Amino acid sequence: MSRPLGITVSRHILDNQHLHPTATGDLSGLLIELIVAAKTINAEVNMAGLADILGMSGKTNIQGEMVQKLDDLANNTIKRRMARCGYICIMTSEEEEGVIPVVPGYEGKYTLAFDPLDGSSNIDVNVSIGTIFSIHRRRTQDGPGAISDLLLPGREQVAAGYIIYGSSTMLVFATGQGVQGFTLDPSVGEFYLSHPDIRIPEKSKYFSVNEGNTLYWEENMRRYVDYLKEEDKATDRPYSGRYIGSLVADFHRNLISGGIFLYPKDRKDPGKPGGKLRLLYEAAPLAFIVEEAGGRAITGDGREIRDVAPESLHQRVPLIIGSRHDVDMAEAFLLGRR
Ligand code: AHM
Ligand code: MG
Repeated sequence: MSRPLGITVSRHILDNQHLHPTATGDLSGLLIELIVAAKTINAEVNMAGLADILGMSGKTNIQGEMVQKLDDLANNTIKRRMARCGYICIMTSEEEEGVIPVVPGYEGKYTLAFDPLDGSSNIDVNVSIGTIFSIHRRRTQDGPGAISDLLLPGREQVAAGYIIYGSSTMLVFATGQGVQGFTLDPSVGEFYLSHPDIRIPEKSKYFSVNEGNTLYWEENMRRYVDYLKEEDKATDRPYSGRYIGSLVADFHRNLISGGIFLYPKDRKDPGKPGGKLRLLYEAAPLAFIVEEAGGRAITGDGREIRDVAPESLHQRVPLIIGSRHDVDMAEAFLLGRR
């Protein structure tokens, strides 16, 4: 039996590039290189559960070589491939404190911020994890990129996306023309268009939040979550709770089925008064995607995520993201209007 003829992600990217007469092909090239890195990470993630059986889980493997942690491995995979792809001039990663330069002579016109393996504390228990990326156009003219090329607000992103390593591996990204989802056929090693033009439901009945932090929330946040749990048929309450603790997985489920995810600011850790999640490679790219899909992403203190001006590479931000109606309602509570 022959396989159905699907649209590969490369075909899709190239077809869309032709819709832009001024496109140089650099963004297409960048995305295609990044997808190769993602497929490499996928192969490693799939092997992770076998690490014990193959004797590779300790500090050294059977050949006596040091074994890298999966998040280091994912970081290095992206870094090494993208450093000489020729389309970016500088990078930042959750795994590295400073900026990551590209190989001299390979500087391109974009910048890349990424979380190589988000939710990595879930690796050992076989829960979905993901890679998140955000792409901006550089501000400086040429030569090596500067940190200022990375510290740009989310609204200036030219593309953003994530790869979820789940029951199947999916790539979801947006370049300003809606959100497209692709599923990896592992037997062929290709991503095929499986979810064209994803739209997040306007209203949902699911909320995703770490309720273990209730004690540390502000009063308005507590009132909002209590509201979601009250019974009221007219507004479809109580909502159902869904929290995996893996941002990409929680976000992806809400994007497809509708829902609201909240990681508000709290008093749990005085070192993280502004929330837990990172602006440049967690909140901003997912905000870009959710808005392209018709949803909304806010901080809860009156700002849209896309407008938050980054001051440092690893800046944290409160994140409330998902179905538009639900985010509007959360905002009304958080600002004390309800
Ligand atoms: P990480 O970047 O160290 O993996 O942390 C980010 C993760 C997110 O995937 C997830 O949404 C959040 O941390 C869960 O945090 P908590 O365990 O506090 O609920
Ligand atoms: Mg992370």
